[in-house]
Amino acid sequence: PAAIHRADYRPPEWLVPDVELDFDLAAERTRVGARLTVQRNGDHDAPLRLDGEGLKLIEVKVDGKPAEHLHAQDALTIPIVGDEAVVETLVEIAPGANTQLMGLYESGGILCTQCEAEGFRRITFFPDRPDVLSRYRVRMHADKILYPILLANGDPVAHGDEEGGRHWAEWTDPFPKPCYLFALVAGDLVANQDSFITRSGRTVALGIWVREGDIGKTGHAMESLKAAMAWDERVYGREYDLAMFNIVAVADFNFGAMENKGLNIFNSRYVLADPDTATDADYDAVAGVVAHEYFHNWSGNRVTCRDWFQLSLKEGFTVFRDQQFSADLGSAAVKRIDDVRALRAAQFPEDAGPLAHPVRPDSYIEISNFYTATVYNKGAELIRMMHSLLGAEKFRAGTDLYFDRHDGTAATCEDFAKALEDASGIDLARFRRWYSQAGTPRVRASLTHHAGEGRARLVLEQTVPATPGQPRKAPVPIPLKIALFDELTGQKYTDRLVLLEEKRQDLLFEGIGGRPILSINRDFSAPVIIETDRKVDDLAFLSARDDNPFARYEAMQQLMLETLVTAVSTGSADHKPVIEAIRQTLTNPAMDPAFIAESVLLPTEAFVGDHMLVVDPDAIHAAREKLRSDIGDELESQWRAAYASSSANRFEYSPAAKGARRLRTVALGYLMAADAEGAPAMALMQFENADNMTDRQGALGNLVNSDTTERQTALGAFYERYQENPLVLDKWFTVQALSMREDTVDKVAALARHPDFLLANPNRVRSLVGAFTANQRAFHHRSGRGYRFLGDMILTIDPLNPQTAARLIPALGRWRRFDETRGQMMKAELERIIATPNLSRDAFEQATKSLG
Ligand code: DPP
Ligand code: ZN
Repeated sequence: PAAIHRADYRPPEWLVPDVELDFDLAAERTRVGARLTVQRNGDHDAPLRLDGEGLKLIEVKVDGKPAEHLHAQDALTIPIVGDEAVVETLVEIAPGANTQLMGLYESGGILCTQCEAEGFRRITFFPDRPDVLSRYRVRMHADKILYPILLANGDPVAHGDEEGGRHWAEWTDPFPKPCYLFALVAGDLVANQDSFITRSGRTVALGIWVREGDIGKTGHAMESLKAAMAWDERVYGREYDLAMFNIVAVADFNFGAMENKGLNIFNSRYVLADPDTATDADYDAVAGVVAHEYFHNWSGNRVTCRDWFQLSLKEGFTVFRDQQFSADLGSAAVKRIDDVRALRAAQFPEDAGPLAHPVRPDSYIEISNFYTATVYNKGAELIRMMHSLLGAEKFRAGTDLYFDRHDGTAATCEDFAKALEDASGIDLARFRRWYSQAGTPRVRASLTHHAGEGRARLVLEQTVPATPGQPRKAPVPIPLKIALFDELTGQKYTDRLVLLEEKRQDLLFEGIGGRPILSINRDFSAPVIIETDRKVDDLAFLSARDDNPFARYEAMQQLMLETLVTAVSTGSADHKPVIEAIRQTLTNPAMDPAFIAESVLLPTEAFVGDHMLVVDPDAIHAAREKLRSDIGDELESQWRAAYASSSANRFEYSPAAKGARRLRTVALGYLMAADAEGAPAMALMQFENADNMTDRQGALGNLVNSDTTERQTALGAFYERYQENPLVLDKWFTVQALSMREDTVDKVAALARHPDFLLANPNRVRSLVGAFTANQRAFHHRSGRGYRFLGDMILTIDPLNPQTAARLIPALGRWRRFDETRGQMMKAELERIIATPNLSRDAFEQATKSLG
């Protein structure tokens, strides 16, 4: 398969201002009639070329008459005389047989669509590119019993009954949109209905559509939607523009959710929540994703992307917006910790490996492979840095200008930067390098103190590492929030935003009498790796006394990380400083329990691995477990106290109650790690008495690491209680895939043969196989059985669902990071994948690039 290059972009040869679609819906066979008004764009004599994949073509007409055409290689080419025509096609598709979950497909008896990025071509012939914007009128016909509800984009126009127990409905969407935002849903659904009054006084009808049994789990999504609508008016001045907004939940979905105009389609895991089945983290994720998709109505739909290389234009910006929203609604400090954790777990390794690519990529083979942590999460960090550089007010002026200037058009990342620049007067010329250069910059910070002169000097040096196809890099502007504290008094000498623009910069600070301690990249103001030579005592100081919560968390993480890296590389380490720092945090009455719970958690095994030259999964596991058990042991009475003080409340979804639940399970984890007396019984009691999923899953997640009868009891009971609930059953698979037990690799292989393991359901695949690849010790089992298992899974899933298969491949691409034996076994799996006949384009690209 050939690569597509950003530099080759050309405007579309034909525009399609108006589209009328007519669907005769049925699972086995759906007929799609399309009537396109096409217009020649520019001075050329090229024929009309429409994309189409897996479509059975029945007829083609131009201006009402059967027309000459060529149907070959996923395209329909039609010569057109003149500059305008009406082109009609009729095709047949089979939604029930669509396992890729792209285009029109069936999920649990519901017919639904997913068109981003290039799924519309699997529904009808069309110029399937985001810079062709059309007004849609859509008519659906279907069996009235099987599909009583018929939804599409925009507003309903009319509906009626037909012969043979069928009915029809027609919808129109007045806003021109690219075809990737097209959607329809037909199914036996019920709605949680509500309304929202916009700031200009228009009433919007809101509906969250689910299967009948799930209606009781839609309240949180509805509250989140209304909060998001109000927030976008208040913070960005963005008002909703149609009379109706619908969300539909489906069980089989490749992504998290999709922002189709007026008709968002969601993976049910980001809609359904009640205390018995969803954890606090699930509630937060529902709110975050509902907001994200809603925010796309402006950042994505009203202003869309010119081409798919610009994907971060909508995704990076919208992730930043949903992060701000969640921070405003809950604990901003904990939200920032979560976001940075996600960035470091997924994006930093991507940026350091064979699949590294810029936030605005230069080429791709299959665009589905570029819905990555780099485009989404690093993209959001870029927006966040511009927000810091401009300040909130000028940033808002910039986004206002951007929305004004580009409303109704398909824009580029460059357009966004230019609007911010024009509105603020701040030069972002160099900042644009962040869009074009891959790799995580490293900043080395060395602070020296001249006590006699009352002066401190900070030297900052940056390097941007080489990445595939980009051997040499220019320095990028790095906004760093920096503070200095007096070692003895704790007094803050200075607190400011420094812009490191050059390769090296020197900063002088006056009036620094006592020895200063450096706090840097506060709030994680830039997505970089900081290297300092701060001593253990300095980190302990910051973890207790820094007034920036993120910096406190970060100092503790650094302390833990250094301890673990020392233990792994030398065989032992002094655990005392970490234990004392945790003691300080744990016993500080001024701190929020939610924050305490996050900051006393050790970095993951994978994160420790990212800081080693050669990852030794077994040694990392052993060192981390030793530290965990010492922390549990030394602070046993504090953990018991924390456990007791955060127990025994009835469920409530409030920040305080969430924090208490979080701390309770973290405390339990340390007691379990230390083999404290009665800990497994405490865990089982928590499991059995819980009135909510957070406590129940928390207990199970701890028990599952142990070798106790309580483990068996809890796993069995959980399965019995929830076997009919797919989203909760996913959790049952996940906790076992994440187990730290030695036998996890074999348990996971056995679970893949469990009757409830469904290859066709992406959530289930991710719950077991995806989670397993995140379990460093188990996946990298020295036998290579983990690699073999993953290779088998990828090859089994690829023919069904290439997107889901391809997303499992990057785990194997980390082969350079491991010892020779493991590395060779990982490469062998990649080679086996590449050698497989009829491999998808998705898997081919990921596997060949991963081999490097
Ligand atoms: N555009 C979707 C999102 O919201 C992904 N298909 O990220
Ligand atoms: Zn998005």
